[in-house]
Parts: sequence; structure tokens; C-alpha cells
Amino acid sequence: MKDNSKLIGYIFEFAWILPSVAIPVSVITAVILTAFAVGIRVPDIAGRIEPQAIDQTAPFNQPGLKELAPGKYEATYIAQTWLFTPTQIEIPAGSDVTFIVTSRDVIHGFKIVGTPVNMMVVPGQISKITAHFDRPGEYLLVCHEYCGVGHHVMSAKVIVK
Ligand SMILES: [Cu+2]
Repeated sequence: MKDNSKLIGYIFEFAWILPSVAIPVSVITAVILTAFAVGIRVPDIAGRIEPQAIDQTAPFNQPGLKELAPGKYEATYIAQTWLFTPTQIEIPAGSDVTFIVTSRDVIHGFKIVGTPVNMMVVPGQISKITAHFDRPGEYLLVCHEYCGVGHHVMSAKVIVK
């Protein structure tokens, strides 16, 4: 009888080596694809601001919705414990909206449920993200960074008509 134990050993060894190489390679490939081919970006810092001077600094001295061109909007928000200003905006379906957000006090979150809009709002920084709204409806804007006892009531609405 031939002794196959050495061959079986190699097969088992290979069965472990293969996934330990394939898993990291596929994760790195997925990260590279999403960053460069699909264009998914983590929202970065769009600027800095003095938190005490928000009310005197444009565009935060006039928070709200501005129409830049037909179907192109800019929405300026101030996040503070425990509300967003403005509390509601209305846009027509098919619009592109750039959200420009800063915080007056502590770190907040800025997430519009059912859309890719998901940012952190850090005092002293300006966060910016653009999203396209095709589907009419009421979108809930929530804070998703715990910011104190009223965190769970910190929300606003984006209405797409
Ligand atoms: Cu919060």
C-alpha cells in the first residue's frame, strides 16, 4: 500500500493558505474598486469655521435652501443640541442638493435615511456632500452621533415633491 499521508498534508496546507491569501486580496480589491471605479467617497472637510462666529459667517448666517440653477440646490444647515436649522426643506424630484453643514456646539451626525447622505458634523469644520433626489417622499434627517440627553429627538425633514 502506498503512503498518501504526505500528499494529504499538502492538500490540507493549501486549503488553509488559499483563503488566507484570497480574503485579504479580495478586500483590498473591493476598497480600490469602490474608491476609484465606483467613486464612493468619505465626506471630507470642506473648510474650517470659528464656531462662535457661525451667525456672522456666510453661508451659515442665512441657513436654509438656495436654488443655484434649475434642479440644483444648496442647503445650509446648522446642527446644535438638539436641532437642525432649517427643520424642513422642500425640493422638486430630480434635484441635486449640496448639503453644507457645521455644528455650533458638539459633534453631531447628519444622516438622511434612505439616501447616501451620511456625515459627521464637527464643531470648527464644514461638512459638505451632494446627493440626487429622484423619488418623491418625506426623508428623515437624523443625528446619528450621540450628543446628549435630547439626541433622540434631533431630527429634521427633507420633502421631495
Ligand atoms: Cu445627536
